Amino acid sequence: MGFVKDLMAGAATFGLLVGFAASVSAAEKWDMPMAYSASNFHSATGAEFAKCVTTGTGGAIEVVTHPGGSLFKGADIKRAIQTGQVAIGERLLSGHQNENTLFGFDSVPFLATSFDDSAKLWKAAKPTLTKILDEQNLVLLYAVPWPPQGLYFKKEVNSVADMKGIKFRSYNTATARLAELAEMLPVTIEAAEISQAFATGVAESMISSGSTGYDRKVWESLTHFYEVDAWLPRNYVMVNKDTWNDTSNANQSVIQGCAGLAEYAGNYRAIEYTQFTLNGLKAGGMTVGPAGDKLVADLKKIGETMTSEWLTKTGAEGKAIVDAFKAMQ
Ligand code: PCA
Repeated sequence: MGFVKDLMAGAATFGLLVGFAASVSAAEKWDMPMAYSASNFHSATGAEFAKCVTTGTGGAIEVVTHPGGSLFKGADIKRAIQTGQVAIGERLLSGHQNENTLFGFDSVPFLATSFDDSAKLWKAAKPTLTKILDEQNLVLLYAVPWPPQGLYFKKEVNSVADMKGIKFRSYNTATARLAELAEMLPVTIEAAEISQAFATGVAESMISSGSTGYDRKVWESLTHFYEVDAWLPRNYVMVNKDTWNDTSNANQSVIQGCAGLAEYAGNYRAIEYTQFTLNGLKAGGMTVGPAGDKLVADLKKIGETMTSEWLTKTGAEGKAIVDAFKAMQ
């Protein structure tokens, strides 16, 4: 009897071990490259999203974030996901506007200048973006805006004429075009590298959020931040489509639930971070405030040129996004 009991207990233990081993080998690790600093609210949102997926799938999918461009630089993240080098990642899609002008819908100057309008514009554009990404072997999960974009300089600037000849750091086609139209000299630099670029004089100004200036301590090199509220570009989290199709329906649902939560929480964090980071720039010694009337009027003219260029390039699809957005006003 004792022998049989031992045998059964042994079998049970064996079964447990086999079961355990099976579930361990089924667990997948999804590396998630992100381009911005670990302390940034996008990265914080990504880290919470990763935890949500890992917990929600009972550990079957472990998402591991790599902020600060440590695994792939911003410009390389989309391709890395498309080709399956990584399962998931976050990217500023307007950075790929040269590949498809529609990716720049969120960087059309003065179209959506508040968080509320940014949410509406996103609602208007999401079906188109989802389709474009699907054709590129990508599944769109969620998108979170950056705070409104303003101008950073090393001197007082009151008009576009004051910007002439300045070396201007750009992060996408729209920002490079803005530089050209203002007769500045655009140079493309990843957010992760701007502190060094400003310190060495490779760049001396940029358009960005208070958030990125704060994350990168730009007060060490720059002196002025002008609130312009030109647009609110977005970061997007995407999954490789083959990986997605190999994921069980139950786990897909968990991931989508976590993505919805991340989009909501990320948007909230962006709003909170806006004033916090503007205060941080001030505390660092910068002059922070609204752009003057002349500068705003000059920038609006440039904005009109950029808007009509964007609409010409995107044709009916671009117009449909803008019309859908305007219908929500
Ligand atoms: N920060 C990012 C994109 C927009 C923003 O606010 C950057 O400057 O690269």
